[in-house]
Amino acid sequence: MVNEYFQKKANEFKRELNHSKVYPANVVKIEEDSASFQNLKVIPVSKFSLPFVLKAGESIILDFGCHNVGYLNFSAGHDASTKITSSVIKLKFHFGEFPLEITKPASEYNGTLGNGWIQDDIKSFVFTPYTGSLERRYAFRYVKIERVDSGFYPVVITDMYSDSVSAVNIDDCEKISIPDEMLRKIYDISLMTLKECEQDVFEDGPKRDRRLWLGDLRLQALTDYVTFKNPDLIKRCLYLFAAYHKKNGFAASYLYQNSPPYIDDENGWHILEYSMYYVSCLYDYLKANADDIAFVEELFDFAMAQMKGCADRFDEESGNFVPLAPFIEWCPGLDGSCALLGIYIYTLKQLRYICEVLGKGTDFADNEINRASKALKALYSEEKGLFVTRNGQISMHSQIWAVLSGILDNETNVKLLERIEADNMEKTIHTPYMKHFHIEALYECGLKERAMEVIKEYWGKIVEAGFDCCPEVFNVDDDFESPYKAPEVNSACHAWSCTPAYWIYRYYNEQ
Ligand code: RAM
Repeated sequence: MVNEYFQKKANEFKRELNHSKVYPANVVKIEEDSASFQNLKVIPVSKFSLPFVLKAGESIILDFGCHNVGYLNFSAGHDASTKITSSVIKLKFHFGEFPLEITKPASEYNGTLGNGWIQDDIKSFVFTPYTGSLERRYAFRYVKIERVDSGFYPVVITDMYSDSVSAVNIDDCEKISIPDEMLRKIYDISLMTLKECEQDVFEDGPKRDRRLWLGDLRLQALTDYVTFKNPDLIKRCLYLFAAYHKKNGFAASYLYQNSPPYIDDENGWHILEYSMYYVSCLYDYLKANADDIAFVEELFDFAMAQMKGCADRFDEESGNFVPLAPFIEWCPGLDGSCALLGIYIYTLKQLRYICEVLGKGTDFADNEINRASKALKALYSEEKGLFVTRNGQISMHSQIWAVLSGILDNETNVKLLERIEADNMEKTIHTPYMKHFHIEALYECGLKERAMEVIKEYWGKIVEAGFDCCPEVFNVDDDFESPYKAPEVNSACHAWSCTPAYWIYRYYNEQ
């Protein structure tokens, strides 16, 4: 379904991207090393310099020094006067955000996502000198270049750089003082992550899926309000979701900004809580831009439709939203029913706030808060002192979202948060995305110091693993964890993992 008014508004907020020319920093080699992340270590061989020569069969690995989202440009010539490259030159490029992407041959990929996500490319040219670029935009720090033709004479690469793009500049972000060294590093990689994902829309990951996902957008926007302050992009994205929604009135969970009809209405994966998060997006916008009520008013009906759609499907008896199942996060075998109830109440309370500010009635929100609170309370086991799903599962997710629903007193909340750290729960957190909600729960209960410690314990390990952005999934006990059964296709720069910048900002600015 297309709403032309919102489509037009979304286009009004489209902006040109910033471009910067980034040259490789070093020539490197990658070696096995059991002490390194994924058992791979990057070793500098020499400083990068131009020109460099590639003979048939030769290859080189370049390290750009930090993560880039951009288009590779290069120029090539032939060697000296006589050795004109007499047959077609073919260069194969293999881009990687992290070393495993470079070392794992594309032919061995066996993941659950299409192999087109593997970042390889080939360029052939007939005559030299040649100047050109690769059409596809890549997300990378490393690139391996192999000369795959069998021509007799060397080819000389005379120029090579990335035309890197983003909607924002790191330097435009307000500098904040972060005395703790590890928090400083975590803040920097979080900021870098957000920068790389701010493109024509907020992408979930510039390598993959390169899509606007509602759940990711919510966390990106939250972080953007205290860092880059790019409300135009947030508005563009919120208009886009209202412009291209599902026939049943729900916001799509993701959209493709350049592929009409923009959403997969029939076959697309609908994550119910992502529709609820549309309300969170408006709520956060209002909190950050109290003087722009008009924008929130414009999108209020669409936000309301999300919650009404949920209410229609909410069965008080079973506590489920028939027939929709939640996502919650990438945790195998997770029963997300309890967490989803928590999210429903959390977003209903945000809706209630918006209604109050806009002078709208709160009956709908109040009524639903009551219904959902009853259903959630029914999952609390007095005997265990924990939330247990109907199928008997105890997860960190259920406890965290029960805390965030705000239906309990602070003392019980604190106990639940202590238990998730003390007990060995059946289901634990697998992504920085879910970690965000753990931190939020700690923060809400006044446990700010513990929140910072958790950030250091988790994202600190990400820093130590050598990431220069925050990855989509990170399991401190398993370097090879992948929701797609192929760690090389994991995204190493993923928007939903960037929220430490938000928490660290708050920590140092709200004392
Ligand atoms: C993955 C992506 C995306 C996320 C969805 C649910 O495909 O990581 O960011 O929102 O899952």
